[in-house]
Amino acid sequence: MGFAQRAMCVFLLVVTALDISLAAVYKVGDSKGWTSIGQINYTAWAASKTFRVGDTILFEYNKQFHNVMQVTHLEFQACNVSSVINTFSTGNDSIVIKRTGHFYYLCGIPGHCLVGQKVDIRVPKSSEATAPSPSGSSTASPAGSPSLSPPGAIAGAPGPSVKSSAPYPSSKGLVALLLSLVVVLGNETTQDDPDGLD
Ligand SMILES: [Cu+2]
Repeated sequence: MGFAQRAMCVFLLVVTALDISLAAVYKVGDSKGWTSIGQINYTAWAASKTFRVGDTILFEYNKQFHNVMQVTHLEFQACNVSSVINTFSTGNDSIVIKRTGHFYYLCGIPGHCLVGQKVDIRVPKSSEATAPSPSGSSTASPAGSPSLSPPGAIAGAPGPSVKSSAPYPSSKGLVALLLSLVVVLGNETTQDDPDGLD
């Protein structure tokens, strides 16, 4: 059993683990669930997560008092439910994310959206999933979750695709990194190529 084969086994294990971790289930509001009581900040809740295609958004609530309606951005802003895209009302609604973009949900019971029972699920494209949000203000987020710091954050260049090499731009990048590692290991083991790499 050569080293390259073992490295490939590790590589496959890592890929498998990444696949599992990519399909996460996010319960809206965490332990508090989906409610109008307690002024839960669902905006902050959503901002603390990184949603990906394949993840599940779970709304748990008492169906006697609440529901879940998917609406457009304009309706979301105005707490308007005149033309709802989707309605969920089981009290335990799992919604699988099928694409990137914004998904706006609110409670359709009168008054609940207005007191904050609304959530904007933003699903970034994978290339920008871990990109730092452009911050012009000097206020540091007090409740910011610990995350990877941006690679060599050049002031004034907040583009998502800067030409510098990002250490872990996404899980795809990590996979590519591991793949190249395996290739390098394979080359070192066999040493068939006298030219080698630059
Ligand atoms: Cu409600």
